[in-house]
Amino acid sequence: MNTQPYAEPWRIKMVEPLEILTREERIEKIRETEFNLFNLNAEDVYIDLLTDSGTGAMSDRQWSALMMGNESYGGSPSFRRLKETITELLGFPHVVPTHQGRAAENVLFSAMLKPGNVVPGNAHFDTTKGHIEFRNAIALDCTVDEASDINDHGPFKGNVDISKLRAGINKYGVENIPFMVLTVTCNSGGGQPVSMQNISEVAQVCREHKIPLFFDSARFAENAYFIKMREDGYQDKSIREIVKEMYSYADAMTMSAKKDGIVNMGGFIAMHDEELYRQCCTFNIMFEGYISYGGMSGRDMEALATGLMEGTEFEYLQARISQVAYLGAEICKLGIPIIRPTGGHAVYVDAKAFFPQIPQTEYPAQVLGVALYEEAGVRGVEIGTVLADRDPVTREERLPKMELLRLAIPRRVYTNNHMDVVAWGLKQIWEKRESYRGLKIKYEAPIMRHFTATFEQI
Ligand code: P71
Repeated sequence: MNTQPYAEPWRIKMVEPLEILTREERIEKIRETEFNLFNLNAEDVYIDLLTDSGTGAMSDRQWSALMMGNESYGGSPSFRRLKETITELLGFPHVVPTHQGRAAENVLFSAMLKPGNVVPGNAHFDTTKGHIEFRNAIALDCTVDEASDINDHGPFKGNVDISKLRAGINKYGVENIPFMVLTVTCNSGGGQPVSMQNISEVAQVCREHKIPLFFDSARFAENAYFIKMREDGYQDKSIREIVKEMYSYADAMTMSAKKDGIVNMGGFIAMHDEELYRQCCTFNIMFEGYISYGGMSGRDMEALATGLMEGTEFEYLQARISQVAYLGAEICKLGIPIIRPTGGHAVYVDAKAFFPQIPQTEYPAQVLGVALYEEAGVRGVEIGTVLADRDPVTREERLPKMELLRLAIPRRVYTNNHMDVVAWGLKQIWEKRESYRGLKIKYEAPIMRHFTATFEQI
């Protein structure tokens, strides 16, 4: 009973003051945006859990690294330092820098995807799916069924169901499958990890059929942390050893560096194959910038090289993922249903169970997001029917199995006191949950509608 309490392995050197509006002011602000959470002015948000992407706090070492940025158009040593870091951590000899993750997808898919192709994966993230469907190809979800079972509390709910993968390959034919994308951790499924065992089985199937295996790597270090904590045989391995082993199974990767790279902007593609590298360079020059910066400035690449090393330290990951677990536990104590176990970067509240009176076609998770902003100034994001969008062929709304409000926690930004406010806000709504009604869409864009959709209350 005499163990030392846990505290973060850092202290705060600079603070950013926050303004707190009144409940009445917030009710007015969210009506002005027509219930679109993305369009709120950020100053009007107290605790911003819209995304953990690009919202982290850089360290003193990263800020110092910025000063070392070399802004030369060609041959910047900042690019070489980034490339060497990526090669050392992940084992790929070729690196194509891009301005963020979806840009990496755009470049890589431009080189690899044709209309009619099929890309198997574990709940592809929405930009990935968007880039696949935009090219008239199909994103085939092969995630394990447990992923969408809110009552399943398994350790690796990001895993691929190998029989679904094999069935998909048989159905569509290897010749139509130019690659497979494995997302680590699986964001759309609740920030849930993929086990090393599953990674190796997926790689085995891909090798059998000569299908290249790509990792969507936004939260690869968080995935490695879960492998260390939950998978037999990995307890004594370092995060970097686990990362190396994970990537020994991959042919290429895309990375949104705004997550586990702990930078505000950046991304890259990395690969083994030189021919693929050459093809990507062509598209990179067209879409992103020259092959030694691709939309990042020299200083961005310096900060990213440092951030990748910090992001793969055990102590950092422990602080980060423990905070997500803390928020999850506080919400659970209130009896509010969430996806369990909590994932690496976010808590996902089950809005279907929260508001059983609101049908999915009236966007219960969006209703919950609006309510949490009104009650506590906390901004989350809908991961439900609005995000699921319409079927590209039939134009019917796709009703996903789960209707979630995601509360994504920026890295090294908020304290657990902030997390208490988030839980308190949810409690206020929970206590009057029968009084809420649905929303209907007023405006939606033809693709990726969730960013710009506006709503009316029913
Ligand atoms: C997240 C994001 C960023 C985002 C995207 C859409 C709406 C709101 C916020 C981005 C990812 C991701 C994975 C697994 C690729 C991207 C695209 N996630 N793969 O979760 O999670 O990266 O944003 O740098 O272009 O909030 P990008």
